[in-house]
Amino acid sequence: MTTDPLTPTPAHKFTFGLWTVGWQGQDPFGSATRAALDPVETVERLAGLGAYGVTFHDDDLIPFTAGEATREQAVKRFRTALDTAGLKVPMATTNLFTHPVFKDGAFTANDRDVRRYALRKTIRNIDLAVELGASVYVAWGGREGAESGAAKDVRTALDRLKEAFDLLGEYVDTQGYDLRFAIEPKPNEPRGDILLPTIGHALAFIDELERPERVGLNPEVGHEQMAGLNFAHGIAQALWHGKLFHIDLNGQTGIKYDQDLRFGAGDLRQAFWLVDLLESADYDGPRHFDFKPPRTEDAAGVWASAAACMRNYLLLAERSRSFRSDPEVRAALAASRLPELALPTAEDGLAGLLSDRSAFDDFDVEAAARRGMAYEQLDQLALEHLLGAR
Ligand SMILES: [Mn+2]
Repeated sequence: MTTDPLTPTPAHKFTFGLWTVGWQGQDPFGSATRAALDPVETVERLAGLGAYGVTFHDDDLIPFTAGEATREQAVKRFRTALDTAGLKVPMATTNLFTHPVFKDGAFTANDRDVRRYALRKTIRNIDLAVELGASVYVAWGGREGAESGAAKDVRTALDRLKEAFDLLGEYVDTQGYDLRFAIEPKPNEPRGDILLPTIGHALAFIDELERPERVGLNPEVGHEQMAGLNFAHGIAQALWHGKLFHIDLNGQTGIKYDQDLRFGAGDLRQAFWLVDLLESADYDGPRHFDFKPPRTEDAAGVWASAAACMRNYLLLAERSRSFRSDPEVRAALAASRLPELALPTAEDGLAGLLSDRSAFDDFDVEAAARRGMAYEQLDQLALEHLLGAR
């Protein structure tokens, strides 16, 4: 057993979607650059690289139009490969976006027949997910949105979205499944505008559901960064609400199309603060990579990219430990008054606050305004640890 902190092991809980390494490189401007990957080979390769598990959309494993016999055969092969390799399936999800039937969405399609079909397709894959041991079911509503104003009555669409999650929750309750849902926000792409575009929108939506305790989030690095948001701040708030059920790690360079770079590529400083947060918070779920090896890569490049996702996470975790254990950093944190932020503002209560002359009447506003926060020194220490200079 290796003790090298930079070697991935199942204990690190690294997981990959079948569709990530399996992406063939087709984009809106070009056709596939790589051959299809057999899910059995993916399982073997990922286990060889030290991953903990693999995740899937129903259609990644079973062709959309497959009959019952083909379906059973595909599931059996996959299960055998998992057992042999010792890989887990902690999460599964539904493809409600590829087939043209979902061109106007699934749970919020204006066409009621499509909505009913989408729910049945999801329920069918929930059964398989639970059978394979999943405890989280991700819902990314990629096509739930619109390109034009009158095309979607957003308030009514949100009624339908709530109805879908209430029905799915009822199904899971009725079956006695130990399964929680994780909503994955995204601002746009493939729709012009997608419903529940950010972590904040999704958190507020969950509060309106019949079973809010069963529903949390699966935020993705690039999706929040496409909206110009600070991903680590979003994750911190999701944790604060007890709603970080799962996480999608990848890389993105700012506000542009969904790049799905390997983790660590893109905004490296945000990646550092994210790992620093995840490693110090009480999140013990999978570190799931939802990325796309660029279409420039051949098979060797695909596995190099997958291995690099895990290595970059472990490198950043090592840099975070180095940062947090540095005595100069501790001193800088104190100089920036981080311990003071942890104190209640009025442990003396409202009455105490109102009767405290030093809080207002005698407070030296000008003196307080002159106090520096020393954040630059603190941030430079972080940068030096990130760059390996300390
Ligand atoms: Mn994702």
